Amino acid sequence: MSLTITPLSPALGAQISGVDLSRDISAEQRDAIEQALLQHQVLFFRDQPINPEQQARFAARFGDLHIHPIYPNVPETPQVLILDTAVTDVRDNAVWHTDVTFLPTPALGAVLSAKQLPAYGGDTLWASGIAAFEALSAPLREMLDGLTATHDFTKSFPLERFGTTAEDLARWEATRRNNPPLSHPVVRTHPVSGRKALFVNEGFTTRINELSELESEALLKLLFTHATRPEFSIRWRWQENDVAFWDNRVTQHFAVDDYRPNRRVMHRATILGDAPF
Ligand SMILES: O=C(O)CCC(=O)C(=O)O
Ligand SMILES: [Fe+2]
Repeated sequence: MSLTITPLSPALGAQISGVDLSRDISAEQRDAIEQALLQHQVLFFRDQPINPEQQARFAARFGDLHIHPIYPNVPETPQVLILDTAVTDVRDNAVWHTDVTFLPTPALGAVLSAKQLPAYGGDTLWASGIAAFEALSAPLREMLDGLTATHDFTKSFPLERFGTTAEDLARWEATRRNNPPLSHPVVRTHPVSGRKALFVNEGFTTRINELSELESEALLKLLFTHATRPEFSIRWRWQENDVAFWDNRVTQHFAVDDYRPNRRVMHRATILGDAPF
């Protein structure tokens, strides 16, 4: 059976049908999904009741998996982390961010599976850094290309919220020690497609290094606003057993925090990436 790929908006997003993610996908299916990911940047699959092991196996077809330093994971399948509002404060995902850009090699992508949802609310949005970059004026594109920015783990994982118990505090301290602030290019070139994308995000980016503090602050504010404009983004209304697969190299996302105290449970497998250039 061949894949059906239905684009959902001009900037990014496509729905994929004709594949069962609980089974081992063929090499052809894998390559077709990778091509669709390169083109559409975030893919959505409906009705995929996968268990953590199946989720990890699917994600691992695209690269080695990352074990998150802070979020709890599935004990038998630690490559799958759990975002459960009954257990973890997930408010930090309600800011536009690209996952783990505090790492020297941020994630290539992630596979997110909806396990338990509120009746409504809890949508997730993605925005295309490619569309955002291409829509900038030529002088601004030229100025940004070549600049670098600092990304800091503590911007999205502040001590106040992640150091409540002694155990959490020790984990947070170790993570901070192992992940000092680092620099990435402001404009990233996709390692496979060669397309350029804006690569700053409100979740982790604190400073454009080559500019004065005031210039950096003003320009980051502009870029955060520009990058997440509705025409560069898509909003997904989840159903249980939906799976989203995004290219974390050229997108950012935002999990809307509008449903608590209702419970929402998501599982994520994160694929390791390479150093941005
Ligand atoms: O819960 C969501 O919809 C997305 C959360 C998030 O930011 C992530 O899984 O990386
Ligand atoms: Fe995220």
